[in-house]
Amino acid sequence: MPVNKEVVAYIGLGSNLDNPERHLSQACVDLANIPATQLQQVSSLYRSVPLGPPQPDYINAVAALITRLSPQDLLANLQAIEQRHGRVREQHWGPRTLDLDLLLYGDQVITTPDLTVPHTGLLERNFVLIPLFEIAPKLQLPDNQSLETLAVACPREGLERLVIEE
Ligand code: A4P
Ligand code: MG
Repeated sequence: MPVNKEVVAYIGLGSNLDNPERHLSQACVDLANIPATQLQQVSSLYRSVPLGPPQPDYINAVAALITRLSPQDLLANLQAIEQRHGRVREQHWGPRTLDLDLLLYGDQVITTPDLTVPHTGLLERNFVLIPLFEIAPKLQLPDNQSLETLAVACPREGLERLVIEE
């Protein structure tokens, strides 16, 4: 039984293979089923041009969780979900059915061989910053930078918010 106190954690979701929208929508169900964790909020879906080698466009989103799991246990659950989605690690920054990155875990700064939080790409990736700002406009990063300042300055090229028709 986990005894940690509740922490808000933000997860970056990305997919560019095998019906990405379906992977992201199922991934949200999977996130909600992580033990000792509640899915609090999910951003819109965003289409983004790939960072890295030539590959299909990505669909990206950011989710907010409330969790009592430690960051390491949360990461293990995220990796198990990636595996269930048929994730094959072939190429660094290569195409993938589902990538789940632990972007933020409360205001903790973590630097271990397996886990770096805040996630290294957080500041320079518009497909992370903009969906994060959509669901957490008042957020302060662990170094006290305001997410709003970063998001306002962030170039939006190559990023398109998808409007789902009702
Ligand atoms: N790891 C360390 N810190 C973390 C963290 N905060 N969250 C370790 C998750 N994992 C973390 O990750 C490699 C190792 O990073 C893990 O074993 C974990 O212990 P990985 O997911 O297996 O490898 P990867 O995804 O190929 O590398 P990396 O550096 O995680 O790639 P990214 O940064 O995830 O980038 N373009 C667009 N438009 N949209 C995208 O979503 N994604 C990528 C992948 C490339 N281009 C993209 C997108
Ligand atoms: Mg990753």
